[in-house]
Amino acid sequence: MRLYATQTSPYARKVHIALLEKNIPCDMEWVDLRAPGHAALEHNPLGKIPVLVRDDGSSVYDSAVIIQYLEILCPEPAIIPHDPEARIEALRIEALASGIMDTTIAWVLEQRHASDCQDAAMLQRARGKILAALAILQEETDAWQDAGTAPVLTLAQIATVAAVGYVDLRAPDFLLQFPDLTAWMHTMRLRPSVSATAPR
Ligand SMILES: N[C@@H](CCC(=O)N[C@@H](CS)C(=O)NCC(=O)O)C(=O)O
Repeated sequence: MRLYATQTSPYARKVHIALLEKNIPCDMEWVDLRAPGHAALEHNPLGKIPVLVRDDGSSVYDSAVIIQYLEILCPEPAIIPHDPEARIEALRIEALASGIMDTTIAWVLEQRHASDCQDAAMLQRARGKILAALAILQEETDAWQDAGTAPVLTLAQIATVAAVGYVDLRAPDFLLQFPDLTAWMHTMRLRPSVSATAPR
């Protein structure tokens, strides 16, 4: 299997951490998304990464679907709870974390416009949504103090690491009002799957 990814994509990081946690061998293919006709286009018509290309050449995307595929391919150790309530809860946190990624990327792209062309109201709205979602993740991490040394991370924890790591990369000031979440991330960075996938 081969995972098409970039070194900074939080969606790709989520999948990469899941692969490492589940100990699933997979080749990494680093893509330059700015290059015309880049390699991921052959496997995802939308040109988005992550894309997982299976040994038979078929593709799996997007990141949430790849995670489900990995859990089917290699059920143990499980990263998604079997209990229905816990499962929905994990998928909700994954969706929240993906929303933070989406909104942070939109915020970053808007910031790249010349300052007199930026949509200040959009930037404000995006910031508010990201902060509100981070507040919920911070509450969740209260119950995850031992995650750094747990036998395996859960999907909710993996998605949280990927989302918060991306905010830390692109908009670190947003984390200033979340000291507990920041402290939790520090403990998580000691975990090999987290340190090996840090954005660079
Ligand atoms: N919902 C998708 C989002 C993937 C996504 O937007 N990836 C970005 C990189 S962080 C991308 O490929 N952007 C290139 C493009 O949109 O052309 C997922 O979860 O995989």
